[in-house]
Formats: sequence, C-alpha cells, structure tokens
Amino acid sequence: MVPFDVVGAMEGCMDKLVITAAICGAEVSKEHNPAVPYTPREIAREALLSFEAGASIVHLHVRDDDGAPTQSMERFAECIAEIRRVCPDVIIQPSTGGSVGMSEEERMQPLGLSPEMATLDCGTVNFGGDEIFVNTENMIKRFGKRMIELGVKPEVEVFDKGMIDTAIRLCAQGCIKAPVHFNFVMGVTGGIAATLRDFAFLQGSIPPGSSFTACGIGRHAFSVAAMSIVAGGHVRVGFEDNVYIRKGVLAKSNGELVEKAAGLARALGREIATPQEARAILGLKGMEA
Ligand code: KMH
Ligand code: ZN
Repeated sequence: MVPFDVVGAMEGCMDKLVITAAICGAEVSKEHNPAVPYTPREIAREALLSFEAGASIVHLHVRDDDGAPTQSMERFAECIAEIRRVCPDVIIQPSTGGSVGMSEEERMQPLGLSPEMATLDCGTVNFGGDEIFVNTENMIKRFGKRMIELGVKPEVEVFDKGMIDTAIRLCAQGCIKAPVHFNFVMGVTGGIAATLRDFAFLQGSIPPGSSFTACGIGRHAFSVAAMSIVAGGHVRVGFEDNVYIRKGVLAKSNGELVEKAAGLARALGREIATPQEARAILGLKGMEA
C-alpha cells in the first residue's frame, strides 16, 4: 500500500474502502440527536440504513430501552439477532470499551458471543473533566488473549500514538495476533488531535502489513475520513463520533453519514467494499486460506 498516493487511489490500486458505522456509542444520547438508536429495533434500523449506504461493519454498543449504556451479553445477543434479521451479511463489531467506569468483567461480556470482530482499547485516556477511560496493560493483555482464544479479530483503538506502541509490544508477547487492524480515533478531548500531521504520524507508526481505519470526532469526522481515503486506510463514521451531517445540521440517520463518506470515496476514485470484501481485506475468520 502506497501512502498518500491520490493518483493511485484514482486508478484503483488501493483496497476497496471498508466503511464502519458506529451507530450508537455509549456517550451520545437522543438529546444530542433524536435519531440516536437505543432499542434493538432502532439499532437494527440504523444498521440497515448504514449498510444500504455502504457500511460493511457495524461497530456496536447497546443500550437499555431508556438509553443507559450496558454491556449485557443478553442485550448484545438481542440486538445482534435483530440486526441479522434485517441485514444478514454485515460484519458486527461489538465494543469491549463499553462506557467510562464499567468493570473489565462487564466490558468483556459481548466476547461470549464469539463475534467476528471486537474493539480492543490499547491504553488509558482522559476524556475531559474528571472522566478517565481506563485500560491498564494487564487488562489489555487479558482482552487480547480472550480474543485469540475465541478467534475474534481485534480492532485496536488508538486514542494516542503510544497505544500503537503498546499494541506492537503486546503482539510480540503473543497477546495480539499480527497483522493488526487499527482504528485511529482522532480529536477526542485528551487524545491525539485530528490534524493531517498527526494522521501521518499515526500511519507512519504502524507495522508494515497492518491495516487501519480512522474516525474524527465531531467537526473532524469528514476531514479525517478524507485523509484516510486518500492515504489507503478505511473509514469510520456514525453517531458515536459525530451527530452532524454538516455544520449546525443534525444528521437524519447514520445512513446519511455513511452516504456522505461513501460519496467522498467515490469522488476520490475509491470503491466501496461489500461485507464479504471487507472480510477478505481484514482477514476475518472464514476468509483465511
Ligand atoms: N465509549 C468509550 C468509553 C470502544 O468502543 O472500544 C469507549 C469506546 C471504545 O467507545
Ligand atoms: Zn465504541
């Protein structure tokens, strides 16, 4: 993969673009945007709209009906079944991050469903104010080893550059399998900024053979998407990261956000991957030789 080769992208030499829809999150609510889904039905509808607009992966948090975040395995099972009913082929990637303050045991629960993928948060980060998202090295090792045991492909969440270094170290210790798939989460208060300079720094810091996606928080959603499209990475958008389709205008659905990212990709000559193509690109189980 040639970084920053816009001409190459336009000639189709890059992998097709894998779009992840982070449809729900744990911190965003209907007060931010009334279309944020809580119930299994609402979640499945947002997954379907995202899939129809070009998403091949749904990054999944789940909520109680009143919107409270939960990592309950039963609730994940219910939501996954509802998504599968309307959208059988999409890749479902549960969060093991949950929400700030949840215990390791709570967060681990969706792994019990042996999903194809799950997130693996590779370091502790301030989230502004007194909020700290805690991921000690031993926790990361336990999450990583459990994913290896269950054949779950981790997506390593990177809120700052040192988290890439942690993932590389834990790879060498057998807690994460190479090749690693990263997600650069850019623009979180307390994390790395959503700048082109820092994007290049992150991309240049991952081992050869790795894959990556990127998401920008809030107003950075589409500038980071554009950077990743031209750099040969993949893209994540969705209400978890940003609720606006453009300045001051709320998105009607996650599908609208995915559609905008897909439009950027098409304009830059990058084709969109189907879920099956995404499985091959990311080396998910069932697609290995
Ligand atoms: N909600 C954040 C505390 C993940 O999904 O793994 C963690 C998060 C990352 O969203
Ligand atoms: Zn998440």
